[in-house]
Amino acid sequence: MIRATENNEYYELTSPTSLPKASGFLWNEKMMIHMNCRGYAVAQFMQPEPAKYSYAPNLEAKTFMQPEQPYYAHHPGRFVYIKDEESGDIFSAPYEPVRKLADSYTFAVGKHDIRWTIESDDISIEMSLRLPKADAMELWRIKVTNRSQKQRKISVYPYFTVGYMSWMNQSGAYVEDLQGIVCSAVTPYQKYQDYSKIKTYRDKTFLLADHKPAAWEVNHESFEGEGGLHSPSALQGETLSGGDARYETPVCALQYRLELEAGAEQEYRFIFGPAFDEAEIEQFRQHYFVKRNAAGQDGFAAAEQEYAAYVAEGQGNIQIQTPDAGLDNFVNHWLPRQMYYHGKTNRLTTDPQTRNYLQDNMGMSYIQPQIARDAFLTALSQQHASGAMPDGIILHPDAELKYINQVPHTDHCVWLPVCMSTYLDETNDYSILEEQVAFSDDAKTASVLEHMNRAMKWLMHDRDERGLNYINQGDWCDPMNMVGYKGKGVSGWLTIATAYAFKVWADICEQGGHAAIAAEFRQAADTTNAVANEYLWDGDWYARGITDDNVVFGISKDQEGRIFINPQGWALMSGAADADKQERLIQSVQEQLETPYGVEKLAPSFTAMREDVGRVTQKHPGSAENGAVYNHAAAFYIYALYLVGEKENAYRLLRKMIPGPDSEDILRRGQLPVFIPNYYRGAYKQFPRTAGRSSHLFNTGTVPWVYRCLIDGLFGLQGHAQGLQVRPQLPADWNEASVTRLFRGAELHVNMKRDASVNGVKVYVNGDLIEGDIIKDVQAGAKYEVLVKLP
Ligand code: CEZ
Repeated sequence: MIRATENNEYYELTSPTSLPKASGFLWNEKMMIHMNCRGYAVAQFMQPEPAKYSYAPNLEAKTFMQPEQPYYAHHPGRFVYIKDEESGDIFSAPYEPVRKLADSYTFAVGKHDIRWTIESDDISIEMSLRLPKADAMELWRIKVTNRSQKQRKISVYPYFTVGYMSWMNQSGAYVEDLQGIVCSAVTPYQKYQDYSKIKTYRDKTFLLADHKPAAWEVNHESFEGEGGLHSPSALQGETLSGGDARYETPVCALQYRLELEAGAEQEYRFIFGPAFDEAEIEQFRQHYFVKRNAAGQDGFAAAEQEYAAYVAEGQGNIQIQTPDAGLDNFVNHWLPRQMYYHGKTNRLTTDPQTRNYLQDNMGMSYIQPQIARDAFLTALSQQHASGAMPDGIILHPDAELKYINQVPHTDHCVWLPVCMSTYLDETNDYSILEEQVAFSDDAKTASVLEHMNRAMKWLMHDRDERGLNYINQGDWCDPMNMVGYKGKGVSGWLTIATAYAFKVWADICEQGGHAAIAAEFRQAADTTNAVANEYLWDGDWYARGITDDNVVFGISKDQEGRIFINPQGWALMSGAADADKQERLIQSVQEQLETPYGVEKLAPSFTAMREDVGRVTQKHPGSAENGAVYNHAAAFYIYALYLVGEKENAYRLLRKMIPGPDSEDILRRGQLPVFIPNYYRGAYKQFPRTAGRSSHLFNTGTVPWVYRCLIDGLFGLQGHAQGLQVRPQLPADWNEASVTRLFRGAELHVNMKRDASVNGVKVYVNGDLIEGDIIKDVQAGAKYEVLVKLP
């Protein structure tokens, strides 16, 4: 029912009903599409803000990508109806809207394409979706094959929804010259000042066909008629009626009438997307369908290849082979792809949250470090001279801070050293510290070293008299907005995270040759840890914070929100927790937060508003930050476990992040193992029925942290100023593992094996035992055979 293909290039699902929300996603330089196994789709393109070309059927609010999006019958989607002209029977592919169970069904999620193969009544339909690399549009192929022994007369109706485009102006018609449907709208606005922007928008939605259709329908209401989507009235007639939409909801429906001999097939190709005007659509038609390159290929076929190459650039730098095939498949094929998506698109926003921007680029350090480097410089160029980082990083001249970025959060500086350290591990490029960058409010430039120092100093001073860091209206936890809005409340997590940031910054300074600064921040880390232990340790774990009214929360006295994961993990990282505290907090997390699907972010989930904590407590219990298995937070914790050598706990939790391996687990999560979602439902003890269910939201800071867990933790192949440090932490029941590690231009084939004759890790490079655990002098372009003997 659910399986990886033999070459691991696809993940397949063979039922449209067992995991009705199963999905894959594709993106390019201008757009993103989240494609569901039943044919539903959510697509956005940038102009420069995210916009739609296939809308919901009613007035839609604009928002950022949401978890657990519900699908409904009239949800935007891409479908094809098939009618047997002799019997009048209809079915649709991939599954919706007719919902007739096919004789066979396969949904295959690939890296650069998404495909379906459906067979019903001896007619097979193969559908595939790809994107070009740079244009915002979808490239569809639909192939119809007669699998029966006799000639068949059928009608094929591609049905691509357009939805409710605008309350000001919407229409659509078939355009003969273009051989396609063009729908038009005006993005609603009210202020005349907006007109200059609005007039540049790509407000048209088109469907271009490479084959001339027999008929079409552009009026959604006429298409559907009284039959409803399961059995649209328009399909009753011999041909579609050629209708248009005049301030009516448009649709892109075409009809092809086929007489297929036994075994014969016919393929159609379509392009669906937004455009500025008909002239641009004509250009698309010329480019993709008419003109041919030297190899005789048209633009459509060439774009498919170019896109595959583009996605393939997003390779990670480890290829693994372990006793766990599910882990191998995910790490080798899907995890770097998801990181790359984040690094390339910044989640399709023009003002990514600062922490997201930095962490997404931490991930890019493994794939295209130059992009990460540029991003760190961009972020620092928007820093205030005070050292404070803004809530979001502006990536486009017209962009402004929106949504959550209008709410002041106090954690952004912490991510600078944490994320930069990965970049430095991978590249050893300490020259970045010497780069000169200006401030947002001071044109005079300063070195990156100075910028970072100011960020650390800002954290050091944005504190109360006890030395605890203010939270204002939020920290890493966006919706924890009422702990400190009066100006007094502090964040326990942020205080501890600050200690960790100081330590990491001290390490960077030491390696970069700035010993005095290193000493200063090591000292600051110790002081901060001491403060954390004095005010936040609750006996068995650390508190989450102290409110404006001086109430400590996230402690044993609380009925709800007794324990939060973030202060625990970061106290392992910062060194606040000594051996005794480590043991206690790890135990507490296991008892109170661990579920079969990972560790919850907090427990018990809040069931009512707590006004001194904020809107996080109003989210549905077990969803998102209110006690889901919030994978970003879970990944911090796993990373922390590796840092303190808790390899069994770490691996157990890491494995729980990936759906599977058994199908029962996949069914419960409802998601294919082709990405890590931002959360799985938690509140395991309060609402066991829904626990484990995936949010299906693939925008998440989780992925670079999981990669770090693999590189720095599980396989222990972390970059170091002197070379590659080898410190594997394989779980006890693994006897061996092998990793091909790309590192600073070199390729290392690392075989890790248990060996009863050693009592410590022994590293052999090209046959020679090395001293210590750092492979030094790694040469770009060279290949190394590395044997690691493990006790
Ligand atoms: O967004 C994420 C943020 O992108 O929530 C994380 C935070 O660290 C990330 O930077 C934890 O709060 O506003 C909200 O309540 C939402 O919860 C969003 O903030 C959340 C969404 O899941 C979008 O990805």
